[in-house]
Amino acid sequence: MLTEINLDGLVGPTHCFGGLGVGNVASHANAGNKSFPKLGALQGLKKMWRLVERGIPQGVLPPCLRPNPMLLASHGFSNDWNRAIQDAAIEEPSLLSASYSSAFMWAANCATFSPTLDSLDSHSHLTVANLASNLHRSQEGVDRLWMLRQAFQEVPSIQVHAPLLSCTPMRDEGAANHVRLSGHPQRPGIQIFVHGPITDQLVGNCLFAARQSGLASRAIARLHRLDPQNTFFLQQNPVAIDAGVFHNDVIATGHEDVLIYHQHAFLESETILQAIEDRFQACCGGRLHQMEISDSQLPLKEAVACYLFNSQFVTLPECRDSSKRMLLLAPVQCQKNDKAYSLIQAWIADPSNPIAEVEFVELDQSMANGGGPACLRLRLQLTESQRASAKPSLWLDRPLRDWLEEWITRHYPEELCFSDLTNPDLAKDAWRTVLEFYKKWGWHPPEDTFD
Ligand code: SUG
Repeated sequence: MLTEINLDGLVGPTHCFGGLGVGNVASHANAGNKSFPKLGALQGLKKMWRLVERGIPQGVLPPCLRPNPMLLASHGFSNDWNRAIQDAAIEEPSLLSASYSSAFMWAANCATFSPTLDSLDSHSHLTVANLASNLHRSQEGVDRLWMLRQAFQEVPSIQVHAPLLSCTPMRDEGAANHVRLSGHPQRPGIQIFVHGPITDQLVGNCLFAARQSGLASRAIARLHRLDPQNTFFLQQNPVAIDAGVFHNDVIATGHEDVLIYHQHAFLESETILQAIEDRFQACCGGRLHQMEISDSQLPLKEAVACYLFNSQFVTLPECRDSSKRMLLLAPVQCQKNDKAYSLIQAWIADPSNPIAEVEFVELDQSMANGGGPACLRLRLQLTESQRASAKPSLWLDRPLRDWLEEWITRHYPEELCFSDLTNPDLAKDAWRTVLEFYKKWGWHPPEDTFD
């Protein structure tokens, strides 16, 4: 019997707007703006706690240690941090900004997960993403590998795989391009991998390259020993990528027996979507609720602006056996967009689909960098014993929540702008702050961190 849990990435003390996200219109639009790290971290924590209050198990992934001095030193800047940041601010500002990046907060990008029931070897598999498409994100795999291995070191049935080779043909952005559908907690699910067009080159007039390659998606499906009958691959539509859909979870979402996608999400997908529906019926039991949203219901541009498809779907434990059982955590931007708001209200009113209610969440610090509610979390479907043997301090309970709130309030900067990044005190304080977290909750940084 599997239960779905969410692991959220906590916003780090150096959260800033570097304009670094490839193909990410919000990140580009907010480049250089003043950021509010304390507010951002408290907003993320509030979302996590809300789910705990609704009875949904919630885990917290600690922030990574930033700034990352290795990023500057290994690219020719001084080993002396003070010097390195001064020089990099003039010569390579984007490298300096990358070294401070808090982009690890978007846990949907940290890995792809498959539960025991879906794998032919009856193991759970977790492949850490290489995030090779973005300089600032490609440093995350190393950190997340040691964290996830620590989190599950006492759980032999979960295999944590190292990232795929970090190169363009193998670029992988984790669960943001992956959907698992299921009809019953004791039956296998259907897994859908969404990747860029076959060619790795930009085609025609395309502005942005896809961040997920088919080669990487297929490698993960093999590593996870997925049953080929229950595994499907869809291609992202380059039109959507150019409109700012840098991850599939900006334009499509799935949870249990619901699959919602925009008309322009995929390329030549009709046959595959039909096959998914048929297979769902045969393997998962029950009917798949597929909902295609047309461009007139919600134009692509508005979908990217309000992040409706990045709403976080969860199943309310007390309604598990009811036909209306899902809660939608939608960004407040959807409340302000008439079309998105009407769609949500129509889903809730429709007795034939499981969406029961909506809560709107304020995440403006994450949204301004292109990350909605669903970007901040990685979903894992775990057995009871897997959950019980994971690292205890992974789970958000009242003591951890209270401690985090106090620690964030005490240490995180109120605001940051690019010129602050050259202040050596910021770097020292950020490290001290994150190390305090690790020490208190028993996370051991990798051995070479202090070299
Ligand atoms: O990779 N933004 C992230 C947003 C990731 C959202 N995740 C999902 N869709 N699952 C990205 O583009 C911006 C950082 C900056 O500009 O400073 C950034 O990395």
